[in-house]
Amino acid sequence: MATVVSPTATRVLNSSLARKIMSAGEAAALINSGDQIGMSGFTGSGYPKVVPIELAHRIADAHFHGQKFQVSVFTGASTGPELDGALAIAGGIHLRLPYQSDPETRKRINAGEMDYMDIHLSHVAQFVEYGFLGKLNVALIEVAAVLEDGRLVPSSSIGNNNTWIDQADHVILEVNSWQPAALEGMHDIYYGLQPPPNRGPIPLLHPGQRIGTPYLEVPAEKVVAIVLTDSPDRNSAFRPPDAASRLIAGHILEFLSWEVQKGRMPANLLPLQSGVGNIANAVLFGLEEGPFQDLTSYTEVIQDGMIRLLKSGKVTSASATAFSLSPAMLTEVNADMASYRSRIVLRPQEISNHPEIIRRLGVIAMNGMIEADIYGNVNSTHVMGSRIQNGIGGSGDFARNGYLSIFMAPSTAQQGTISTIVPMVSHVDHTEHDVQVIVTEHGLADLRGLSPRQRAHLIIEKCSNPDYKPLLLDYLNRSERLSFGKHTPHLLTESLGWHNRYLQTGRMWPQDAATATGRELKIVRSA
Ligand code: 0RQ
Repeated sequence: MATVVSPTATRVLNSSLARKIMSAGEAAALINSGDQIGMSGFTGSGYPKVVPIELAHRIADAHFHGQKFQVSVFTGASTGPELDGALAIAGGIHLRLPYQSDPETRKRINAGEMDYMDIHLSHVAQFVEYGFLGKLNVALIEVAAVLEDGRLVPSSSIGNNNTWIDQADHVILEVNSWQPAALEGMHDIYYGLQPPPNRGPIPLLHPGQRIGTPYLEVPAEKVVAIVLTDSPDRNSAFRPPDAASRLIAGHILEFLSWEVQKGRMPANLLPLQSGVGNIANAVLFGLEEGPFQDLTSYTEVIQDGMIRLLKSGKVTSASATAFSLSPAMLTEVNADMASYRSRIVLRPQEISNHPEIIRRLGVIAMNGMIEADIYGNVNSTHVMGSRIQNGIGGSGDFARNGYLSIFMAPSTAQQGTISTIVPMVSHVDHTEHDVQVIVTEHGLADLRGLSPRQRAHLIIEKCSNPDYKPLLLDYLNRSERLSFGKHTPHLLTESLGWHNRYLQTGRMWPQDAATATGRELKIVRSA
């Protein structure tokens, strides 16, 4: 396809829309307190960068004069400091959904100052379409260009942009000339999804297939403002893979080789999904050194590790809804975007995370976790059961519907003071029914076909840290003897109290584990 947008020409080619160009401040003035705003942005990519800052100034000013001014912010996923950070600091967000990772936002949610709704990413668009979340007043969307015929070239993420544009009363566009013109043609927007009962099959049979159009469509009369910007996407660098994440990657590669040997998947595996975070990125690095060729990926985010796999030719095509690259990798990819256009497809998150496609393609889902319990329930979101970290994101979409669902984490967090394998998770995101494999640096537990008690012994044996293993084994052994029911044995006061020890003491040094075992035994025996 010929590239229509030149990197140097103005990015607003439609003359009647060009008449709506205004400053970020003027555009922000079109937003009212109480509005629900659907914004672009997914994992630090493609989010609006100048209007949210002006909106934050307006809000701060209103608060200074004693007036209430708050808006609800819906996005694709996490954004950047100019959006989440600025609005959170101004106290301007009433309700945030569906996924965030901004420290200022997190702080306010956990202080109870901001409402946050954590929703499966595949559900968000339809929740708005069905009217479950109320009226969407404004769509605030970053695009790379506006074509002569008024169609929009998306930028570095799609997220829910097509839905926000369809559902909102008014549309504000940020046209960002920092985004490479060569992005044009990389996207695939599917407009064929009808609401039930008229929903037909989505005709997508391969990760690299295109079933829609490269452009977003917007009725011209809905556009109330266009703001020009050249602000970069901002993402933090990944930690280089450490010893623990290399070991985790090694266990997963060995397991996948075994699955191939057993004839359970082809030699080039099945499409890979890899979650956010340092460990997930490290596993992708591991695949680069692994034996597999001609891989494909059906995932949400293209991280550094995926780019390396595409560069080396190990991955032949990757489908996602956004980039999520470190600053160094972003510079490299932006300079060479055209070379990725035939191998990367960016789709609406309703399609990248759609259960129908994930199940049909047989995706291998690999996601990070905060903790897992001995029966295989996984907490991806809450530290100590009550403090949100980021959100469930797409992990539930992929874990429930994938061919294989793998969760991974180092066996301890916070310098070894907390075990990530616990008797009972303090919050459940993925139940024992959705979790097939758990991996830490110590080993991999394949839970398929096992009863709860078999799972518990295997998870402790393979995955727990040696400093915590005696404590966990002791708990399991006593539970097996003393539990009310013996199907999923638990000593409830004790399992629920496990996290309390950290909360009360602030930490649980591994060297305390042995004495704690003794203490616990005494407590239970005297009870
Ligand atoms: O805290 O930042 O203070 O050091 O949590 O943990 O080890 O850096 O791990 O970057 O791989 O993220 C689950 C959060 C893991 C991520 C999670 C503390 C730890 C550290 C971060 P510090 P790490 P990662 C599709 C998939 C849900 C969404 C998802 C995530 C911080 O993977 O958000 O999967 N997943 N989406 O110290 C106390 C524990 C802890 C703990 C970790 N047990 N107790 N603190 N931490 N475990 C993509 C999208 O949906 C967009």
